[in-house]
Amino acid sequence: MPVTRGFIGRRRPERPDRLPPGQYDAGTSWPTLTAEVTPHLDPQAWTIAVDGLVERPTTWSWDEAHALPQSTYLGDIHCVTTWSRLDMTFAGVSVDTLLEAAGPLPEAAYVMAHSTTGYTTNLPLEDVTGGKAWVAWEADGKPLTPDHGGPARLVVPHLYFWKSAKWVTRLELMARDQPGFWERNGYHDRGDPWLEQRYQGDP
Ligand SMILES: Nc1nc2c(c(=O)[nH]1)N[C@H]1C(S)=C(S)[C@@H](COP(=O)(O)O)O[C@H]1N2
Ligand SMILES: [Mo]
Repeated sequence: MPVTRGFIGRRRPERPDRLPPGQYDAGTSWPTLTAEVTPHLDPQAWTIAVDGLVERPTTWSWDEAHALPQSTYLGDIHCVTTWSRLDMTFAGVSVDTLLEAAGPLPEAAYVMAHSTTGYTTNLPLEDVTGGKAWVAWEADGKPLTPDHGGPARLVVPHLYFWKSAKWVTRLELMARDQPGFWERNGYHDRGDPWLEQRYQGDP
């Protein structure tokens, strides 16, 4: 039986445990939040690179990335502007798979995700390893639209969604933490929604 998102995506006061503090359930609506002009990228021209402090800097084309073992996230996402969406699916490749190929050097401890637009966001390496992060090209069974980061975006759902860089093309491994776009503009360096790490200075 096909899943009817209108039913399973509806407000669910019976599951308050699913919502981090200060968040509301946006139901089936998926707002777009973009600081830049939305780029319209040709998937055949898109590539994803893992470089910086790695043994083998590696770049995958669209077709090469799709030939890797595929991986799916089923769960919730949380935007710092207080909307959450429950029971989403994102399909693509696990960041673990990309990192295994590139071989992080022992001193690599942080990642900067780069988008084609110049958007960046920083993450501890441990927040993108162990099955917690994806480079995704599908959401809810459909190709990601340009508005939502298509052809491919980062998805790091256990952190606020600004960490999930849209139009991602590069994961740069670094020894030291450096602030990305929103982090330089006052957002928290890590952004755990369960700890309400919204802004610099939050716990
Ligand atoms: N390149 C880029 N990625 C981005 C953003 C952005 O402005 N530019 N916004 C972030 C924020 S704040 C959120 S909540 C999500 C929004 O993703 P959506 O527009 O698909 O809902 O993308 C994140 N990734
Ligand atoms: Mo956001």
